[in-house]
Amino acid sequence: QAPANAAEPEFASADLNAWAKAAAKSAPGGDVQALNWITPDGITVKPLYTAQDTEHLRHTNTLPGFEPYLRGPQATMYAVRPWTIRQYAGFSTAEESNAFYRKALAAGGQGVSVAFDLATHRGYDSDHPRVTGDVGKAGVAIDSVEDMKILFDQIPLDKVSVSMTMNGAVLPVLAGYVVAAEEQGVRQDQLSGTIQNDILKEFMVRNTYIYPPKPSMRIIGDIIEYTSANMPKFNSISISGYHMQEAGANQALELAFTLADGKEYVKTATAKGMDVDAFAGRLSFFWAIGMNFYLEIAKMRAARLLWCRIMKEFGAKSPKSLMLRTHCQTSGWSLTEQDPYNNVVRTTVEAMAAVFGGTQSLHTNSFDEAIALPTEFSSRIARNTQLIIQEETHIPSVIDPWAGSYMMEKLTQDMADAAWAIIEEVEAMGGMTQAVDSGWAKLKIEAAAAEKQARIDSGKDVIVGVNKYKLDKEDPIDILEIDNVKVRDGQIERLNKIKKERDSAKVQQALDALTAAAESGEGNLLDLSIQAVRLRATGGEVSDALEKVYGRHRADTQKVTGVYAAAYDSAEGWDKLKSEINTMADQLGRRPRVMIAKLGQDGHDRGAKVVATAFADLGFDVDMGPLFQTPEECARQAIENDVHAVGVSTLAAGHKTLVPAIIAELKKQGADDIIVFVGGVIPAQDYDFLYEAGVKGVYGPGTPIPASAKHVLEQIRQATGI
Ligand code: 2CP
Repeated sequence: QAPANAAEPEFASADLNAWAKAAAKSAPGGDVQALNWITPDGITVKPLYTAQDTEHLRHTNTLPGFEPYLRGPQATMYAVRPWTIRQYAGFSTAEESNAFYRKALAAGGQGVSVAFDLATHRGYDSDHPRVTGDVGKAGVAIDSVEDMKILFDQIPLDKVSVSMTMNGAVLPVLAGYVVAAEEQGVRQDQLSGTIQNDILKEFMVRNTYIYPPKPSMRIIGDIIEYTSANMPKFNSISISGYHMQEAGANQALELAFTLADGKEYVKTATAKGMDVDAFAGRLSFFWAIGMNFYLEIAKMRAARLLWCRIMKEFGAKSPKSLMLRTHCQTSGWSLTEQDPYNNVVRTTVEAMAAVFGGTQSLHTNSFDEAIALPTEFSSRIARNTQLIIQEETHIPSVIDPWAGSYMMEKLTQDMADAAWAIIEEVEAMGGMTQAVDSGWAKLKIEAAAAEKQARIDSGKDVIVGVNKYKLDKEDPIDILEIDNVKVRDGQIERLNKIKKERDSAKVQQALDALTAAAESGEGNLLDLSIQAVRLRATGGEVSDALEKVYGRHRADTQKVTGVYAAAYDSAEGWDKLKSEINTMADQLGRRPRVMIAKLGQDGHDRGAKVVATAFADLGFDVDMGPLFQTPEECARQAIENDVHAVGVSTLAAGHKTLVPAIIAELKKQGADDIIVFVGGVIPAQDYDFLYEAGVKGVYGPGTPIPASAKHVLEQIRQATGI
């Protein structure tokens, strides 16, 4: 006990009742309870926390580097080694991406993180007709090991750790990386990095799956088995909550579903007969960090607490198995198209939460990512945000600096409890595979997304520059454009060359071996993929060899109802709009009918689902098109369902190819009376292009749904002449 400072006067000890009386004087309606904030997770955040809140907590006297690792996986954390600055990037071609990585590493980046294009994700080579609009758009196009070798040219893979965000086509991509390293002279046991390889969340939210859930889980089991035997420094999976939060999940849902996914992967690997401590030390995690500052820090601390609890249940003993290590990315969803430099501030606040939460690795978003791929300038600011926190602020000098805060310790426990309750609910259903299979988990996230959107559209949740403090006029900012046709032509040329030069009979044998292993359940699919890729089998061919047995997964398109309306409730204009729609229904003799469509390989369907729900709540008849439609398929469905309008939701930069294509298809199939509108991530520079192509409405991020609904209604009125 330190002696009291004699110079300091005596203070009266805390009297909570006295505080409540004093606080009531300025609280709204004299009610201190009114100052409580109930979070979307259902957690009550109070205006004041005291020693009483932490009295009974069991975790407050623990230390970093020791069980339950709540205070961090390392004893010294950033005081010895700060988190890895790992910026996710990939630009059109392997050459351009390689140049970007090398420049970034030279300028302070500390690891590589590869973003692949959607064609690669979904197991299609660049010459496949389904991916014309997607090649090289939202990341780098990789068709074969020759592309991989260019991607990592002059990047020493024995020294630089590489993260690859790949889930669907995880076998050919991981195989390509291994073979590229091999041809660089780097052995498998020298490779350090991470492959995302988290398929369960793909079925829930991210949608870049290829095969159905069961064979997809076998692939994961095989990868864990292979990497733990041959690549001991490589993290076999990045169990990701990120995309759940991006899709609308609150923090407790994100935390619970992700840990429940983790349990499922552990079960899959142990079912193969592996000892839990042989692989669990290389399971890693990935969180989104949004604007909910305190809760994000609490979430990360709670995650470590709960994972340690879960791994003990599995009988894990090794400290590496018990500690949760994680990557974080600031929330892309929290970025706004409006007044975009505000995003630098948002990202800084989020980055600080990730760091206070004890992340091992971090991506900070560029401020223009709500609009397009980042430019060199915006990427620099994003990276420097981390460098400034690491090197100017002295934040890294103190380990888990929020520990001991009454508020943070209590919120950590509250978050852990909220997530644990959901994990138990999932367990009662039979585990996450069941919760995903039945569609329950996806609907939970979609309901949270619709609720959130309604809170924003009705002004209950503030977003500066979007629903409050709006600018009269927005200045366009410089954006990066990708010439997708040029990228595709280049890829096709390289593919043709490889196919000409390789020993095709041997390639076919290797592919047949993969198909046979898929059929029999014997053998290791990663091992066989590496053999095929060595012989120059392409990504598409490896994927096809398995698709022959497994087939391609098709998601059903359930949607939630009533949630948007319930959260929007009293806001102005809702009832008026509903009655306008009813009037139109009377005039048309049926409800105005809208099809919400997703074209190409863009699987981001949060916006599409929220719009579909809200439009249905307003009284439209709504058809939800399946993911991954071609313009031709979309036009056919729109005509068969006799819709008045097709709304294309586009978030992966394919709009300039795919939107004119759907308009042309409707015309070709004799239905140019069906109007087309577009929503999603569309740079201001492209609006005129789309209007000239015949689009009747373009709704960027931040457009309140009732406003777009009103506009669509008006356009239908004009088109039908009523
Ligand atoms: C670290 N080390 C230390 C200390 N700190 N040793 C002693 N004292 C310390 N204070 C050691 C670690 O134990 C480790 O060695 C090594 O240093 C590297 O540290 P790390 O903490 O493991 O960092 P890392 O190598 O960067 O790995 C971090 C992760 C990894 C999280 C474990 O899985 C990762 O990098 N994930 C990134 C995922 C990612 O980038 N995803 C992109 C998503 P040992 O290994 O020997 O123990 S993009 C998402 C987009 C949105 C999408 O999905 O679409």
